[in-house]
Amino acid sequence: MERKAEAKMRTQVGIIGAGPAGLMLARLLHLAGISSIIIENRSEDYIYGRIRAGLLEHWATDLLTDAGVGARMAQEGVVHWGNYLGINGELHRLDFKKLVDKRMTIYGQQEVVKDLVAQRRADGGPLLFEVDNVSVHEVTSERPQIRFTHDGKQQVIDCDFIAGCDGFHGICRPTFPADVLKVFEREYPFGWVGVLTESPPPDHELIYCYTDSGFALYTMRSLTVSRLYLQCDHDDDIANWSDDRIWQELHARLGSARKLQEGKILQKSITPMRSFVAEPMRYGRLLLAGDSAHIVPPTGAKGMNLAFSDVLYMSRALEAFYKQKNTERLEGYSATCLKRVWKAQRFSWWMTQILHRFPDETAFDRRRQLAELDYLTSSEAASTSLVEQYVGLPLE
Ligand code: RFL
Ligand code: PHB
Repeated sequence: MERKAEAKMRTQVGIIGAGPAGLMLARLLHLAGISSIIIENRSEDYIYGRIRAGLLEHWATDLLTDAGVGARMAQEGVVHWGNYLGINGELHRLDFKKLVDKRMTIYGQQEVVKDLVAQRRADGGPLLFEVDNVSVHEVTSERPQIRFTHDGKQQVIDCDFIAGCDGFHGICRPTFPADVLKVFEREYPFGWVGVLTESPPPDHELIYCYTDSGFALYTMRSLTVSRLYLQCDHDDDIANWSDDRIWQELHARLGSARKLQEGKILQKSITPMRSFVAEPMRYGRLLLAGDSAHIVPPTGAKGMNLAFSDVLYMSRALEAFYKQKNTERLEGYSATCLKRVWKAQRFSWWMTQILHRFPDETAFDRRRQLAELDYLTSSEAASTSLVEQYVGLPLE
């Protein structure tokens, strides 16, 4: 029998990447009766092992619930009605309930991803792991294509639209012509050492600490597993951070207002800090979402939340296209997303610059940061402004 050189598939939306953006998009499209195929270049185990975001904005938890994937989050997530700003050891609580009547929820990104994969399987939709050599074609036509190899076979997906949900290092954004794509970028002169520990967090709410030795953040994955971060040098090596040094710095930067219990360090790594936006987020029928289009420094906890707002806008635009033959939302997709993205960028940059030590800072800069933190913790107007952005601005 003659072997076919390539297998062809057909769907309405071809989704590249099974992170929070791609998986949530597939679920929202399924609910709207729109077909999709997801392809992912990593293995299923790998995506469950990747420790990343943990904090969901108020509306994002509602989105998970409304999309029918919030049951485990409701059981296992940790709900917060406030958090703390530590200023050289003194803690000030920001009361979300009183200031904006909204909450944040701690629920690990890998758990969100596991729940969305389980739902995808229940929906019966294709989800292919460990694909290779992914490329996109004819994106300015009405029949774009995705080509890739899977199990050693060449495959082609014919689709109406391609969703580039393939993260910062993905292949979609680089296919935009150079004269179309504009990039806005800022690197920060420091990174974060992040550790996952088998020990309770020092408080059941998050503590963001400004100190003379640099920034520290005390967050969690549950009330028995902590996620702790320390500002480190830009080119630092994790080999410079022994467990002893990590605990010593964590104790020192927290101060005496809370007790930090030590436990086994399960994982440690260094995260670089970057702000990045690519414009526009659509080229023809290729639409970018999440980290493939933008990166924020983690200080504002916005990355996964922005991935969700992008795909919510994308699913609404595609629904209007298929159900009402209306292309207005598709045409406005990039502008709608970018409006929210830039506000989150500004907030993440601002949180980063008030809380960290900078190598080129002056004594003036330190006094200015302290005055800003004093203002934030003593003025209801200033703390309301911080909190309304932190819990998530209203959607368009
Ligand atoms: P992802 O999660 O990177 O998923 C992209 C997927 O695409 C796959 N891929 C490809 N698949 C097929 N073909 C190719 N050629 C492909 N190339 C790549 C990848 O394997 C991957 O599975 O992007 P997505 O979906 O846009 O989601 C974005 C979030 O992952 C990210 O913004 C957050 O993790 C950022 N972030 C945080 N966000 C929050 O909202 N709240 C937080 O508390 C928060 N904390 C964090 C964070 C990120 C951190 N790091 C490590 C950068 C804390 C840290 C330390
Ligand atoms: C996290 O829980 O990993 C986390 C929370 C808040 C941030 C960043 C990371 O600002």
